[in-house]
Order: sequence, then C-alpha cells, then structure tokens
Amino acid sequence: MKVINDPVAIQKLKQAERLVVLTGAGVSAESGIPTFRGEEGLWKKLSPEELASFEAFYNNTAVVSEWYQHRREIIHNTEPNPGHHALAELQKLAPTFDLITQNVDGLHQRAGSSDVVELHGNIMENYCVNCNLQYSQEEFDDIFRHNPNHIPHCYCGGLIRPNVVWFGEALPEESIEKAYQASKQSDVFLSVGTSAQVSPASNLPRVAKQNNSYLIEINKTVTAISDIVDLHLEGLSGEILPMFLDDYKLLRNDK
Ligand code: BV8
Ligand code: ZN
Repeated sequence: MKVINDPVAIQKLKQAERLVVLTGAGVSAESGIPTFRGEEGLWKKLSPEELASFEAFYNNTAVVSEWYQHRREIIHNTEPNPGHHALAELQKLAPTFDLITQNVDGLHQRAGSSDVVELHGNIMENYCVNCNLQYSQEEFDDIFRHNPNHIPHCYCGGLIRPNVVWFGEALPEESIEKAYQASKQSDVFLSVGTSAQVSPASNLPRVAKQNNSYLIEINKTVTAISDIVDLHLEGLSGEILPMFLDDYKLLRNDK
C-alpha cells in the first residue's frame, strides 16, 4: 500500500458503502489556480470581504467584475490535475460516492466527475441581479469587452453578477441539504485541500464525524479540523489522491 497503511483505515475503506469527498481550493492549486488563504493566496492583498461580497460588487462593480474576469482567465488556461482525475476514477469504483466542492472552477467536471455538488456556485456562470436572466461566459465576455467602464449591464439595465455564493449569502438550499445528508450517511468522509474555515461547508466533516463516519484529511498542512480527523495524509493532493486510488483498488479487490 502506498498511503493507506493504517489497519483501521484499511478496514473502514474495505467495508465502506458510502464515500463522501469534500474539496477546497487546494485540489486546484497544482493546476495553477491560486488558493485563497495560502502564502500565494488570492486574498493576500485584498481581503475577501472587499471582493467576494454583494456589497463589494455593488459599491465597486468594475473592480470586482475585473477580479472575476482575471480569475476566469487563469481557470481558462488550466487543466484538471491528477488529483481531479483520481477523484473521477474513485467515483466509478465506490458503491455510493458524493463529491461536494467549495470550488467554483469547474475542474472536477472537466476531469469527468459527475453530479458534483457545487456549494459555492460556478464562476463561469452569470445572471442579472434584477431580472435573473442567465448569461454564458461568452455572452458576458462580449458585454464586458464592449463596456468601457467594465460595468456589466443586462438588457433590462440590471447588473450582471457571477453565479457564486458571496460572504453573507445563503448557499443554494438544494446543494447544502444534499451535502448535509450525504455527510450524515457517509461511512468514510474525505476532506481534501480545504482549510475548513468557511461555514457552512466546514461543518460537513464535523457532521460526518458525529455520525460515526471515518474521517480522512488530505492536506499539505494541518487545518481547523485536523484535531478531529482519524487519518491525516500530509502532502500534495495531486500526488496523494492517485496513490489513494491505487490503494483503494487493491483493498476493494482483496475483500
Ligand atoms: C453564510 C466565493 C449565512 C466564490 C466564497 C464572521 C463575519 C462574517 C461572516 C461570518 C463570520 N463567521 C462566519 C461567517 C460566515 C461566513 C464564513 O464562514 N466566513 C469565514 C471566512 C469566517 N460564511 C458565509 O458567509 C457563507 N454564507 O454563512 O450565509 C446566511 C444564511 C441564510 C441567509 C443569508 C445568509 C458563504 C460562504 C461562501 C463564501 N464564498 N467564495 C469565489 O469568489 O470563489 S468562500 C471561499 O473560501 C472559496 O469558495 C473557497 O472554496 C472557500 C474555502 O476556502 P478553501 O477552499 O478551504 O481554500 P483556502 O485557501 O482557505 O485553503 C486551501 C487549503 O488547501 C489549505 O488548507 C492549504 O493547506 C491546502 N492546499 C494548498 N495546496 C494544496 C493543498 N492541499 C493539498 N494539496 C495541495 N497542492
Ligand atoms: Zn436583467
């Protein structure tokens, strides 16, 4: 076995019917997408409240819209990494599998994962705050390019915003409800590449633990939940997840 050597972990993974994975910005870091709170974090200079909130958008529409365009540019030029691909493979092998992500970059879907629960939305989708008209990224780019002061207006005159959940905004009811149910019913819960500082997503590992799920964390450092996990695998998710997948195949065949 490459990374799963703990006998309890081996037993739990052998028996597990329901595997739930929660991912954060760390799984996309090796694709070249900056995380939020790390040393190279997006929010090193400007704080999240100054950028990822409706108030910031409303008061500083051009700056916030440019920030999202900048992030879309980065995402557009990246590829899923081996960690994303390993999770897509894992989904095919586990009896029941739920992938819950805090990321808005869509890389899990591009790697082949399906039924991804996007707790914080998707940065490539946009809608009008006034009439709710949806805009594809191409349509948005066109409006943005033709608007010299970078204030993206809908045909109805309203402002067009990214389809992401900002601080102080409720998560999509259906997504968070599905995530809670899956976490509660999980046999093994993997928390990968998240600092576990943003609620309500950060409640999910705790809900899993309270319901006797076996908690595994993959992160390059310790996090806010490291004290409650059963197994902490330290390192880069792009390296650990493929090894985790290999081990999982071995122990499932050895049932
Ligand atoms: C809500 C927007 C209620 C999209 C994001 C005090 C004051 C004000 C608010 C609060 C407060 N206390 C709590 C709150 C609530 C707040 C919150 O939790 N704030 C935190 C900061 C304290 N939460 C909210 O506001 C949420 N809404 O509660 O609404 C409500 C209810 C009903 C009605 C109305 C309102 C909304 C939360 C969503 C906010 N939106 N993003 C965008 O622009 O992207 S949050 C942002 O953080 C991202 O979505 C991101 O996904 C999320 C979590 O961050 P991580 O993914 O964990 O990333 P981070 O950089 O932190 O960590 C990366 C990790 O990876 C690190 O651990 C690192 O070690 C590791 N790593 C790095 N590289 C690798 C790696 N690991 C492995 N391999 C590697 N290669
Ligand atoms: Zn409109």
